Amino acid sequence: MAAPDSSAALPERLIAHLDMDAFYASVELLRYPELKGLPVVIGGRREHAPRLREDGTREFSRLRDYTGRGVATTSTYAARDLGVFSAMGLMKAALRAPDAILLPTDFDSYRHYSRLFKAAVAEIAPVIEDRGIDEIYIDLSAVPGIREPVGFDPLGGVRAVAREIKNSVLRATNLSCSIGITPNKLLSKIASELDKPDGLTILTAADIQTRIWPLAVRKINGIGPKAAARLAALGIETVGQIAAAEPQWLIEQFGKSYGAWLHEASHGRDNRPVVTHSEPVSISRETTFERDLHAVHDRAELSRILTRLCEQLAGDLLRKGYQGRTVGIKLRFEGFHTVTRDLTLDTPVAQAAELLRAARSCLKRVQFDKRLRLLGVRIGSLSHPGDASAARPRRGARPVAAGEPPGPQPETLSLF
Ligand code: TTP
Ligand code: MG
Ligand code: MG
Repeated sequence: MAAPDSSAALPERLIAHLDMDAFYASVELLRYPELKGLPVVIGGRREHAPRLREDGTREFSRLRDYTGRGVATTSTYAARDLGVFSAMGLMKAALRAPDAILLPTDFDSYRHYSRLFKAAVAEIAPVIEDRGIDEIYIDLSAVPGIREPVGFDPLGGVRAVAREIKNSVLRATNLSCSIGITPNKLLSKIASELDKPDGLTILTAADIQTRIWPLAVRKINGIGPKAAARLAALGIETVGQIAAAEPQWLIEQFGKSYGAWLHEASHGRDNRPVVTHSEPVSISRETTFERDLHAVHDRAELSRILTRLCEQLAGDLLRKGYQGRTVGIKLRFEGFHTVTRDLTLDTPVAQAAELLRAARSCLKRVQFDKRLRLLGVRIGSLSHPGDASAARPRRGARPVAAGEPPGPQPETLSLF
């Protein structure tokens, strides 16, 4: 008997969300395989790196010995079983899992493995949207073979491509990932989490009622703690309860745009495309000095450095074809204390002189009581010259200042 031709039943779009499993922790375990299966928490300082004993074994730091205000970036699944999760204070985590191993964070390694896994996926499916260090969306709609059923399984081709991607990531990195494949990004993001770690979850529209509706509202990317609390106050805990609510009522409660979106999302509808290159949020230039500089005594040199940074930034803007409305500065003082200030202008700027003027205005809001070791200039709220919506002059608008503590500001010198 011939297999039924069920390719027509597949949705037009097949979108994957791929997320690495316990990413930072898994990268560390490649280095320290003896920790496999143990509760391990990532987030320590350099001093928490393991020490090599004379017999060649390693001595690891334990969470119970930690003091400080650091937080866990992530933890192994064994540590999660003990109640230790991302963003938890390490001292609080130590109460729950005193024997857990603590390791320092090593971003360079994580970035290295991030590049490796993305390159491995790109060889199989090149339409990729980068969503951060350990996750991507992949548009699989046109990957060869994906719509071919295998035996009686109409999703056989989808499953085969997904396995190939997972294998390719594993070969390139020795790390496992979880993949969700559905007709859109919203559902795939949820699906990739449903069977972690090493998961593969494929959902079609027919699965929404059984797999999505029972979930807590927070599982939808876009429903944050505040919206979830408001929904809970209205007696809504699950996605299905949102779906059952009248759209008009949701709009009354949450406003036109968010209320309508809640209704669409709860029914698993989302048309956003997979965006293969992302626009930068901001562009910056910064420099660390060879020696710490004094705001008054080294004023001439600081002024030269600031001018050069603004010229370089203006060059970057010109080359990349951007302008921006928010100009910010970053200062790092001896002792690593970092201060930022920014200023949002009514109209976008791109010239060095304009950047310099805005940066100097930000500098007036900084108190200089220590020597400086780093200076940076940043421009955000980017647009392309000629964009109609770039300038947003509001009536009576004043430049908006951000990044400073509330209350009266100490008077400072007009510096470099
Ligand atoms: P996630 O993908 O959210 O988590 P994870 O990969 O550690 O675990 P899971 O298997 O559940 O996906 O985040 C990816 C990495 O980003 C994570 O390994 C560490 C870092 N991170 C933080 O630094 N702080 C945070 O609050 C979170 C959530 C993640
Ligand atoms: Mg992850
Ligand atoms: Mg992630």
